[in-house]
Amino acid sequence: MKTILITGASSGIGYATAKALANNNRLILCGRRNEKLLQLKAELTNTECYLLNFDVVHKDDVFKSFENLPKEWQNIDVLINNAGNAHGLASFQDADLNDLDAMIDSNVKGVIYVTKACLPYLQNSENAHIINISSIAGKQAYTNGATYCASKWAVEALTKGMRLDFLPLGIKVTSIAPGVVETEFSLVRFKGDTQKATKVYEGFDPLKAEDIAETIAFAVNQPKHVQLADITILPKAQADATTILKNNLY
Ligand code: 8X3
Repeated sequence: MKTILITGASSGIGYATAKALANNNRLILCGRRNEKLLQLKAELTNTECYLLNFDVVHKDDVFKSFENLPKEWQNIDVLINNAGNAHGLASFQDADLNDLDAMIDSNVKGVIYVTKACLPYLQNSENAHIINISSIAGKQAYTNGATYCASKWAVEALTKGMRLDFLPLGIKVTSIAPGVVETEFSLVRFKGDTQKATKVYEGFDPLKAEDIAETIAFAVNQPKHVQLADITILPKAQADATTILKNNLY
């Protein structure tokens, strides 16, 4: 039984990951929406859960949340840095600077704040493991996604750098880079425009949050001496960040 902390647990991949890891583990569920966290906790009847309500972009809230962890939750085995978002899909010249700030704040600074704050509690574990949720966008830049891609590129660099720095600390570090996953992701990217969001997932079978959750669980459940470094996971119909075969029967 491991104690596993998940950021962005109130929806999408984080939510599905909590469900996939429940029953055999103790979970620290972190998110911005407390009512969603409470709902998730209520669903995980056989699992000991502790809730932390913070937004990863607020440095002081992140550190205060960890400092206030009750004693019985202070030994964390696995940190899953899942929280992150895309805001807008526009050329660099047309993009709203607030959107670009928001992506760097959540996707890059959020990972830095949470990892820094969590590190003292991870270091006591023989199973210490950090899983960073990256993206195919961290491996390939695409039109209208420069800053989102840059933010996920940073997650890739942080993952590799952490793996080097944490080597003497015995902390495993894994990057999981999904392609198109059907979640609230596109609804947030397109600021609530359901039509645009739905279109992203039309004409093929996108990944589901549960697919990524299964992959995360696979990484978590490796033997102690096995460190999965880098997993890219795509729908069958996707060949790279921008090549998706739609409306094709096979
Ligand atoms: C999100 C996947 O395809 O929009 O990380 O880059 S994609």
